[in-house]
Amino acid sequence: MTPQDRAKQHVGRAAVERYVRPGMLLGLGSGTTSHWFVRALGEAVADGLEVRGIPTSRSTEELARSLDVPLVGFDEIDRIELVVDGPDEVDHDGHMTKGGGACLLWERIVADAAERYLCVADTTKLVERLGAFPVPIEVVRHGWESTGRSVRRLLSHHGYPDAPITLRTKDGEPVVTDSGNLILDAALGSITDPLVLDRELNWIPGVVENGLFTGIADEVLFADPDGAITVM
Ligand code: ABF
Repeated sequence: MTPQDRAKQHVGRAAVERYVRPGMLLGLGSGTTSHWFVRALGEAVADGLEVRGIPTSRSTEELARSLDVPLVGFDEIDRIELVVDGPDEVDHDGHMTKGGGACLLWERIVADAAERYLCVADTTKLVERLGAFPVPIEVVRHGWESTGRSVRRLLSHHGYPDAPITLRTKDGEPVVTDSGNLILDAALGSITDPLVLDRELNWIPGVVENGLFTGIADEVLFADPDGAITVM
């Protein structure tokens, strides 16, 4: 297990110990850090903890089911008491870049239903400014090339004229999200105002969601490989 993996396991366990209470309805994030949280939650459920979860991706749903974590659908719930999810990057204001796992749309929908949002991360995810991690932009298939050109125009307007914008592929094929959409990754390098971009990217016809999750996290829980926990 790498030091980063150890840190992710520590923060997942700390999130269960410090934030999860019996009877809670939880939003279950995607990605490796969130999956360590779900594993720790599964251990608590096996010890008798009664909670319900709503997943943010098919992979999280499969993991939760394998651990007998009771799951619910949006038709059965109103508000989600606590969402626990991990970022690709998080800055000192708690603004996040998400979507490296191509789950950003369902993650944002679950985040929107949250009463409280806990970001869980290993300490390497904390950055001074978002942008080193390319911003994922989920787009519908129809006319995605044209949508990409509109993204290029918007980014040029905001001072990123040469930012590479690439269609995400895997093994030579376009990555398709759980909702059947495509992902464009915009490598901006350093983002001066993520809140403006977060808002304006989604105005572009064809853009379904973007990976700048600004103003969403209520708290950020960090762990280092030795298990030292900090809260931001
Ligand atoms: C998913 O997992 C994505 O939104 C995010 O990109 C990623 C987090 O990275 P990690 O796998 O390191 O937890 O939540």
